[in-house]
Amino acid sequence: MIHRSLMLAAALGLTGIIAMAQEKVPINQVEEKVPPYTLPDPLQFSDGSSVSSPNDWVRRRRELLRLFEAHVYGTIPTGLTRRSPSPVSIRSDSLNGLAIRKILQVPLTDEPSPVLMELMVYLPKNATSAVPIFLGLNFSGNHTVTPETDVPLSRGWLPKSATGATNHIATEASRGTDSAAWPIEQILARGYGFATAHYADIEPDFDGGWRKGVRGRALSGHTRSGFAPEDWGAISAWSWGLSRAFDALAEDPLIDSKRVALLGHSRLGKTALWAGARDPRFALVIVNESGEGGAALARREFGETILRITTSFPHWFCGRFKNYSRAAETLPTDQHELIALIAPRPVYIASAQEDLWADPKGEYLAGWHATPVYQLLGLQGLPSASMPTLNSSVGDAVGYHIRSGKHALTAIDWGHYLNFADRHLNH
Ligand code: GTR
Repeated sequence: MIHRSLMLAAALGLTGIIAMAQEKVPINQVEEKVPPYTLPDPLQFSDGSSVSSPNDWVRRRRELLRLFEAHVYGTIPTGLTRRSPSPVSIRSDSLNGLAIRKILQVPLTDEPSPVLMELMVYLPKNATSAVPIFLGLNFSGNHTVTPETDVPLSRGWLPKSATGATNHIATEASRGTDSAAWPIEQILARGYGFATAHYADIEPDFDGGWRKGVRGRALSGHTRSGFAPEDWGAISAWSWGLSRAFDALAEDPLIDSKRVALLGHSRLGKTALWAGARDPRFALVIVNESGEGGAALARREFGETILRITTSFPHWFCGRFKNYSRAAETLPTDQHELIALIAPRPVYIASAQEDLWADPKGEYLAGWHATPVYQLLGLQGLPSASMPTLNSSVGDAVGYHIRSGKHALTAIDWGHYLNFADRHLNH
């Protein structure tokens, strides 16, 4: 038996084995087949007592944060470095004179050659006071986000599937390939700055990538051989990097650090949500099609599941999260409580109609079930338990839309985000 499985393993190789394991993970995409489920109540302490005042919420918030650390994303070590960024380049005539563009290096570890995150910042040139800013991690490098050809190619690891990548390294052919997702000129024209960094600068996105990223190297002089069940996963590492990006932005007098809006798409939407939950300095959080482990309810069996996500991406979460692969109902949290951790700050959740994998209804319902927490704090969240019509934006401190089309971050989504930010950042 052992012999046979060894032979099979040799024949399939690692990728084959993962693909086989994934095939066995059942996925439901039929609404009528969603089994009933019961969500934990964000307004009830673990001991069963109720959360009935804004003061109670402060304590409950701490309790929930701790539960998300211990069971889902892992605990970020304390005492990590916070070194100041150094400028790589500053241009005051960027985008045909529309913008000031700064590229900064942010050291993430305390070593002679530290892990470096390259932060690219665009600021509207005509601003007369400190500007609010959108911050979002990108998937394939800063040079893929901008049309400008003098931005250095990212040195970060890239997945094989990335446009213009050879051996996981960016090439000239990848310049501007992701610019449709980041309408920088439109953002600047509305009076906002825009800042971005390549997520793989913080940690390359594969199982074992931690060795080259902050999780492996942050604790200087310490050689990591593995992780305890509560240790931080990659999503925690990326979210910690977002907080370091915030530190860097806060040092710039041209930026209003009280109005930093955090935005993320897909796995980086999961990351933005966790970063926004942990770090209250982010004034507003936007999650675009973040799905399982992001805005979508884990207990709702539709689209990607805990079993599937921890099989495909074992490095994203803390080790303990796998224990819930076949027992989501025993998880002490669910994702509506992660959204509630943003309160009273505004949060916007978005889905796409064809993105069934991310469970649009589960994303909407998470916002709806976070609404009682906003109400306790005197705010309005989403207006009803039913999803809105396509392409219309609803809600107040919790905003939502479902766009027609596929899984992507588009100019239509940005239109809603800019309006939401205008409303809530008094811009
Ligand atoms: C998928 C994954 C999703 C989502 C997406 C992405 O493969 O199953 O959870 O995060 O990747 O980040 O593009």
